[in-house]
Parts: sequence; structure tokens; C-alpha cells
Amino acid sequence: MKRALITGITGQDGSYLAEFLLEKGYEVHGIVRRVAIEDPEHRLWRILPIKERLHLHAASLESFPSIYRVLQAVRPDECYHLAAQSFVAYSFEDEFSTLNANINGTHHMLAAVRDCAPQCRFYFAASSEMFGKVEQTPQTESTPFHPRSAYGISKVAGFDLTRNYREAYGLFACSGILYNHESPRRGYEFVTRKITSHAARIKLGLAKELRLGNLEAKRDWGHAREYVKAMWMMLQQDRPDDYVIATGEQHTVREFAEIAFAHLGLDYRDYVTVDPQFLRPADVETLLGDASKARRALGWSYQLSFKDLVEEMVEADLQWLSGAPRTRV
Ligand code: NDP
Ligand code: GDR
Repeated sequence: MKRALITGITGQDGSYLAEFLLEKGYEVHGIVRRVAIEDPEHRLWRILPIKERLHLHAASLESFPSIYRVLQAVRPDECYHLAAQSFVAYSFEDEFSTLNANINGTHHMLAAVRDCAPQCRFYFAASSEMFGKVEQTPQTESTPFHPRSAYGISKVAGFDLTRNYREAYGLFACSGILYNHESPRRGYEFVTRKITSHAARIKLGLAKELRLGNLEAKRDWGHAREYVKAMWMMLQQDRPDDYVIATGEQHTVREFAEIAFAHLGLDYRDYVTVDPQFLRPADVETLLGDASKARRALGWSYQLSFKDLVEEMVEADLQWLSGAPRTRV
């Protein structure tokens, strides 16, 4: 039985990936913060239904000895390093903790894998935010990076570290350059979930308005469930490499809001206002990925429509807020 270790297993992607790997017959281990184990109802909500099938280890990304101990005990065949301070807007408020957790955390993981499980295949969660102020459209694996936030900078550093462990020490280390991917499990502060949860609240009379920032920002939005499959596929290849994972389709925040509200029979213009507190000091205005390499080399492809993604998220929020029994999403 293959053994996988996931950092960030409590997050959106970690939860889908854990389910996917369990389905494939893996023994799945996860690194969580110690406080999560004390408060599973809240902090482990995304993995509660599968918790008994997982092996959870308390460790801190910031502490190399704690990471090392887990790697030594688990000695995984595959390691998916997903844990990160992942909210770009927050990285402007606290550059220091973002850089610390994201850069040192990745370095700790790579160094511990190299020492404790050198045969382990390693996945790093890189991001389209590395392209930032884009130098070409659509972006591919060879587009230059121009990050626009501490978050983006931390992901460039993680990408470089991962590549260097591959080149210098022969580690089977890959980076997935993933574009925004969403689901009903998305955190409430990210713009998609903020829109779908507020639209549902407005529909039910629980809220009156929705305050957003930059409505014209363009993103290439896909579904998280499809994107975690690509992570696994990267680690099944003969050689380690880096891949862009994207839908190849772009929409504005405004269009997302328009579809979400329209699905509930509402006009977003009656409820959405722009609040300067949600504008970023430097925003990424446009992202569009070209996933040809992943299609060719991994056989990964994306079939879902943008409208279906938005509507799935709205429906899930409407159900939860209406008090309907929670179905697994
Ligand atoms: P989430 O924010 O949903 O999950 C982040 C995970 O990281 C959580 O499990 C969180 O744990 C953990 N984490 C955060 N900070 C720390 C820390 N200091 N120590 C230990 N664990 C920590 O992110 P996603 O699932 O959406 O994303 C997964 C990864 O992919 C991230 O690295 C993100 O930057 C990257 N990414 C995401 C994209 C997306 O569109 N979703 C696109 C491209 C890259 P806890 O629950 O305890 O807070
Ligand atoms: P992003 O996602 O920064 O792309 O990072 P987010 O959903 O936060 O923002 C997307 C775009 O929407 C604009 N926006 C708002 N954003 C938020 N959060 N709240 C608002 O009110 C709002 N109004 C407009 C933003 O300015 C931005 O342009 C996500 C994260 O998952 C990262 O971890 C990941 O690496 C990238 O996607 C790819």
C-alpha cells in the first residue's frame, strides 16, 4: 500500500486530495496544527467525514524539528506540500508571517524529505500568482514571473527551492502552477465564496448587501476537485517536472457575481457595492493559463463549465444556510 503525506490537509485542496488518495487505496497521513486536534468540529470540518481513515500528525510548519519527526515516522512514498498562508490580501497586512510560513515551511519540508525519505516524490503547490503583472497571455511554464504580493514572492521562492532540490539533490520534486480553483469548500474570504455565500444570504433575507473590491479583475477559475487529480498525475510520471494547470477560460469578478445572483433570480447591481477597503495595494489584473503541457504529458483535461461551478457553489451555500441537512460536497 502506498503511503502519502499531505500538509494543509484541512484546507480546500487537502480535503479533496485526501479523499482522492483514499479512493486510490493509499494510506493517507496529514500534518495539522496541534490546535486543530483539540477542536476538530471547527478546524477539521472539511475532513471530518473521513477523519477516522486518516493518520493525523501535529506539527508546525515553522519548526524544522517537528516536521523532521513526522517525515522520519511516516517515510512517505509521496508528499503533497499544500500548507501555506494562502490568502493574497492578508499577505499585504502581514508580509512577515506569510514569507516565514510559506518559504521556510517549504524549505523545511524539502530538507526533511531529502534526509528522511529521499525516494519520496514531492509536490509543491505553486501558483499563477507568480506571474502577477503578466508578461504574456496566456501564460505557460516558460512565462517569466513578476509577483505582485508577498504571497506571490513566497510562491516564487518555493518554486525555486523545489526546482533546486530536484536539480541539486535528485529529488523527484514537481511544482504545479495552479490557477484559481474553487468549490463549496472554498474559504469564505476568497472572492468566489464571498459572493456565493452573500448572494444566498441576501436571497434568504439574512443580508442586504455585498461589499467587494476590484470587480474588473480577471481570473481563470476551475473546480478544486479536478485540480487535485493533476497533482497526483504529476507524481506518477517517469520524470519530475513543472506544469501549468488551468481551464484556459477567463472571467471577471463582475461576471462571477452576475451569474451567482442571477441563479437566485437577483440582479447583482442591486446589492454589490465597491468598498475601497477590499482593493489591494497591487492587484493581479488578469490571469489566463495555457495547460497544453499538462494535457499532452499528463493526460489531464478540464471539462466543467464556469457557469456550473458558480451555480454549484451558490446551491451549496443556499442549502447550508436554509438549514437543510449537509450533503457531502
Ligand atoms: P486553504 O487556505 O484552503 O488551506 C491552506 C492549508 O494550509 C490549511 O490546511 C491550513 O491549515 C494550512 N496552513 C496555513 N498556514 C499554516 C501554517 N503556518 N502551519 C501549518 N499549516 C498551515 O488553501 P487551498 O487548499 O485553496 O490551497 C492549497 C495550496 O495551494 C496553498 O499552498 C495555496 O497557496 C496553493 N494554491 C491554491 C490555489 C487555489 O486557487 N485554491 C491556486 C494555486 C495555489 P489550518 O486549517 O490549520 O489553517
Ligand atoms: P486570489 O483570490 O487573490 O486570486 O488568490 P481571491 O479570490 O482572494 O481574489 C481574486 C480577485 O478578486 C478580487 N476581489 C476580491 N477578492 C477578495 N478576496 N475579496 C473581495 O472582496 C474582492 N473584490 C474583488 C481580488 O482583488 C482579486 O483580483 C487565490 C488564492 O487561492 C491563492 O492562494 C492562489 O495562489 C491564487 O488564487 C491562484
